[in-house]
Amino acid sequence: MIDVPAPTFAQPWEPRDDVRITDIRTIVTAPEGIPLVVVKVLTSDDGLYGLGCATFTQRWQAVAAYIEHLRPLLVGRYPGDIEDLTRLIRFSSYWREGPVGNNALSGIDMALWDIAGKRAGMPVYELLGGRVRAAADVYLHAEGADAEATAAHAEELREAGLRHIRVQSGQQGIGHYGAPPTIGEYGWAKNPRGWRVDEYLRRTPQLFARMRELLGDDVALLHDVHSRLIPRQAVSLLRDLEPYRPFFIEDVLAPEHWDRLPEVAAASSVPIAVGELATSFTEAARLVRTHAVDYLRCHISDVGGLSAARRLAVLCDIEGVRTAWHSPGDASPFAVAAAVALDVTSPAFGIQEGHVYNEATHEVFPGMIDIENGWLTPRDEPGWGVDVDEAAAARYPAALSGHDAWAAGVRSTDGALIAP
Ligand code: GCO
Ligand code: MG
Repeated sequence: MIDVPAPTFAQPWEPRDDVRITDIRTIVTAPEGIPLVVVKVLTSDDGLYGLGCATFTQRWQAVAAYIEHLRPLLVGRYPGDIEDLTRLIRFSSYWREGPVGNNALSGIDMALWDIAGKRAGMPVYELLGGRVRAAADVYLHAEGADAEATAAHAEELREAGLRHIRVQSGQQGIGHYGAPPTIGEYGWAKNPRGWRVDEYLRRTPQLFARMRELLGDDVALLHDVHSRLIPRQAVSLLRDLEPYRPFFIEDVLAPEHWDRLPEVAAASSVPIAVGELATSFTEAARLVRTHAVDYLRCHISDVGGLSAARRLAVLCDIEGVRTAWHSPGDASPFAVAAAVALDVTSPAFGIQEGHVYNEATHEVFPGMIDIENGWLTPRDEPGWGVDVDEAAAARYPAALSGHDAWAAGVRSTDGALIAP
């Protein structure tokens, strides 16, 4: 009988030194009510650990369970060979990609970059090659039941220093994504609090016209369709918005229809931004390679973490696409730190989504980066420069899960469930 050696995860080379991964912990906390998943990779070096974001808020328990599978793969290994370890994680599952696996991978990947930075005594942005810009220009969201209310909110944001503002406003029934309803319900409908595409297509250009009247030309306007249109409707909306020169229009199509993005993009001069729903690196890369997007806005942890996103940033640079990494309230401060590290190091940077976190989040994550005058600036401490206070995190336990109910909360006037 041939003596077949047992499979081994061991690398056939000697690590540079004797630092080893000793444990991996998953910390789930919901200081804003939104479950955030943080991975902590501990090492044999006294006090040396790394932190990363693995937030898939709607399925956080699945990510935590996935990370348990990875512990035996990683404990005992040298933390410095990040590329080899992340390939080991991917290939060892055979079936790979997807939001659960990629978030688990991302938490570890980002934590390993944090460790690498701490060992080198450098911020992660410097490990990536150093800055090409001082800081990341940020957009925040203005919303209101109608255009006047949205404009009032936008004005507040402008006074706070923002130069880029995403505008959303409501309509009858349930309103539109990110904005409350206005003028009442549809009395005749099977679902009086439903969503109507014709009203949305009519009101959105009116919203932009009013924004330009009230805010002038000196503010960049963005908008999120949130996947509710089919290609022909998307073309019609984009053409109607052309006169108002949007900075970009986001998620014009659902991922099921992404193959049709190139034709939608080609039909108007309005830049389109897609990618937060990409759950694989390959799919995100395809958006760039097929010229389906002008701005790539992946949820970094959903495509596999910093290592994956930095490749995408390079690809964007090559293809003339800009980045706009997804970073709403269901991204932890480590995701923000990773996005900003890419923003300041990548020539392909376009804009950065921002979120103003509450006090409790600041209590849980000492050192987290805040928006100042519309800018996000990376910290100069080694690694991310951001920590987690585990005792504080435990004071905000996660529930199962308000965010799922939100994601399945939109129906049309006949009662059919549609994309959130
Ligand atoms: C955005 C997004 C988010 C998502 C949310 C899903 O552009 O910020 O569309 O708000 O809706 O992250 O959980
Ligand atoms: Mg969005």
